[in-house]
Amino acid sequence: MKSARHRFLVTSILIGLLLALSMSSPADEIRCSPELRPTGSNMPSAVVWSDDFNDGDMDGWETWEYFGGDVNFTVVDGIVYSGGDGINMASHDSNVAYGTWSFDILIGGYQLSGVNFINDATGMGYGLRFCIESHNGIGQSSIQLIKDYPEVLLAHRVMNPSGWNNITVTRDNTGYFCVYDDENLIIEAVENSITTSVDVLFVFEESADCGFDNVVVSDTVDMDKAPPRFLQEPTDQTIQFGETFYYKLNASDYTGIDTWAIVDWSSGVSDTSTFAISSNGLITNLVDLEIGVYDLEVTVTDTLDNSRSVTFSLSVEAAGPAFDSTMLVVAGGGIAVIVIVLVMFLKKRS
Ligand SMILES: [Ca+2]
Ligand SMILES: [Ca+2]
Ligand SMILES: [Ca+2]
Repeated sequence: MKSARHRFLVTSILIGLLLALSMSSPADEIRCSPELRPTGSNMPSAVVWSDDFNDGDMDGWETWEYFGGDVNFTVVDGIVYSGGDGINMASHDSNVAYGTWSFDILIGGYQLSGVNFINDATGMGYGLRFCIESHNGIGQSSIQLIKDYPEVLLAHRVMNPSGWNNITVTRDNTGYFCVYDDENLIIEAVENSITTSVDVLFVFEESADCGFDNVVVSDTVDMDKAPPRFLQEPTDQTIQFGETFYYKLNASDYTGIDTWAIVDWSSGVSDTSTFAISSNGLITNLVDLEIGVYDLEVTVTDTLDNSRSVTFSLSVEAAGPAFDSTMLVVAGGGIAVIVIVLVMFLKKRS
């Protein structure tokens, strides 16, 4: 793949001229197009490049076969099909490293198909793998988000990707990835070590009956069906009897956090009278707490009504251990030695 990439890079200057002429304008007939987000407070969607192949060609794409054989792509009825038994590769200039990538991909063969939607100039990037078989230690069909190269599994969803998949990937400027299949959130991950891109690369291995269409790349996050994510996962807490409880939770969301809520389930029913949570995630107790364990559930909701809940416990323990007189004797002895040494030192100086 490396040599193929180099070949691509060498010719990219010439291709760049062609690209400027042949790049499609934003498609006006995007099948299964993502519902454009965000709403008011965010930047409008900004399509950087797209191709729906409805003109019947792959102008703007560099195609090759991994082992140097004949590449086998055909455009039929505005859809790119991959054929033969080689590894067909197709790349397109793309400088987007944060934003939205959407495309339709047909997984019809076996083995492995993939899209590296971010590739930097050194060949490092991020991609999706559509796995009919075991891959990266996942012994079932799956869609995998990977870092490449070498390939590292970041997150995955066990599912059968056979047939057409409408995929949307978003990455915000914190490196937070969301992957949607038919607009359902299937994968989340945070990885922010690779920050630039030079191209997008489709790879179809032993690839009969695979294909792709409707590639749209924008430099804005155009879909947010993900709930807020906790920046630190809430953990079980302990306080002493008589103490006030303060616990600050931190969450992030692309379109913004709307509400926080907390419920105490200790009695087996929903109780909202014992604890409160502020609009920025600070939990406090509303009443004096008894010794025991409180089972708490916090729900954080974004401005688009996507919410995530987490449960943890608060243990209220009896105040510290009873006074131990032997400790005082030991401590007193220590202090006496320090005083004697200090007196001797001062005497010596005077
Ligand atoms: Ca075209
Ligand atoms: Ca098409
Ligand atoms: Ca959200």
